[in-house]
Amino acid sequence: MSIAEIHESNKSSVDLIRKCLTRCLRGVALSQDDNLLNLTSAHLNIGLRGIPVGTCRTSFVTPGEGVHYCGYPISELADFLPEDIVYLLFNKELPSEEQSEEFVKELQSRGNVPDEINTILANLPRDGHPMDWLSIGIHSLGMLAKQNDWTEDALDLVAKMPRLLGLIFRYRECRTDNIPEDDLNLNLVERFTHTLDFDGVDREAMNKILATYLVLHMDHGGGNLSTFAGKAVASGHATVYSSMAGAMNALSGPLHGRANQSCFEFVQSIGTSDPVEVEAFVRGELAAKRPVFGFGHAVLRAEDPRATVQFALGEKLCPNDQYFKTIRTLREVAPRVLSENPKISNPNANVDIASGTLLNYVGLTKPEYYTTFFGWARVAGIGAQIIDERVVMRNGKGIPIYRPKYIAEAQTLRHID
Ligand code: NMX
Ligand code: MLT
Repeated sequence: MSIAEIHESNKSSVDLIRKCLTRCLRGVALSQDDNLLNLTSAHLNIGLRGIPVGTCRTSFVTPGEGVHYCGYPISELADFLPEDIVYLLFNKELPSEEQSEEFVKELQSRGNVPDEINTILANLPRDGHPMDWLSIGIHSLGMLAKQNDWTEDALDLVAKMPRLLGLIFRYRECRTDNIPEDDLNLNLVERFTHTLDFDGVDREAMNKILATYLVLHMDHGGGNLSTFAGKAVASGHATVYSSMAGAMNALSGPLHGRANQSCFEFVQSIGTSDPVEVEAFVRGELAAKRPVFGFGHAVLRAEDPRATVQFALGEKLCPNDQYFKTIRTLREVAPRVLSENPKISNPNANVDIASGTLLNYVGLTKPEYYTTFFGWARVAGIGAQIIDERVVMRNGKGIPIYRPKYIAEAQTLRHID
């Protein structure tokens, strides 16, 4: 079944869900009798597309305006301190100034990464993908530092991520001499760039781009693959760390988080910002049946506001950067070309179009690391959603172990003679 046919078969359910969402946004709760889905066999084997399976307290995604965190459109949150947005996702309210300062301190107090991590990272294969390092790093932190409490572990992990990620860069790149001690007086982003300690970069610009990147990527509803996978693992009462390592494995796939690596490699390979040449390149990719990276989305039907925010940042920071000029042209050209194919539900730019260009500009030049920043950010949203599903929902009882139904295919009953 094609994606267009799936959307067609989902239409009545989509309308039902949209009506419920509109009511929820007005503060009207769902009732037990709300009909959400007219289920037919057309809904089988479609990756659960559009099938409602639960509720999400941290964020929702609308086709026109993209992700909202606890009701706030993402475009209104982009300039906040990442710690404030972690606070929002965990507490469902933005912090006051005082609460913000306290929360920054709380995360600093939870940030210590045990020394044993260094030995583990020192022995990983250097050519392994950074996402595999991240997953192993998180799993290892769990073995060394878990408290076996959903909230404590989720907050601890948020606090330990900058140092863990900084160390992953240092060990994987064999830059192991003179690694600075973690400075727990700094904020989350500063602790990462302090551990990284790159020469010849504008640290302030790097911190700003990373802070915005983190805020934009922290959460994206309940059903994106890594969040869903993390919550599924947690539903069997694996620890937050094991669940998050599972989520990172899901994020590492090229159709999900790792698309941001492919997207910047794609932009680099274009090699021009001339509209005629860029159009020819895009048409060539489509003719070769390759994706035009940075465009399209499963849910959005307009340009992703996370892309809009990053384009605006790029116009201020690096309007004449060669890759920025390429993506500026792509943003003009690609939607027009992609619109020629009616199968493509959303020809507009997605979150990945600009992030690599900005990271590269501030000195984070290796695309293979880009998905680790996505993972770093998502630890907040996934952690908050795990807590909600484990200890808040169903009046604190939590959601039972995930167990969807599969129907037998090509298996007639038979017996050993
Ligand atoms: N380039 C080429 N083909 C595309 C594109 C694109 N940018 N977007 C959609 N299509 C194709 C898609 O592969 C599918 O083909 P088929 O029927 O042969 O399987 C058809 O158009 C319909 O797909 P949609 O329903 O529009 O999108 P779907 O939900 O299946 O996929 C993406 C969403 C994001 C996987 C898809 O748009 C894509 O592959 N984009 C390019 C890669 C990319 O930028 N990935 C980053 C995603 C980041 N994000 O999700 O925010
Ligand atoms: C995400 O941010 O997780 C991506 O946009 C993918 C999705 O929402 O399915």
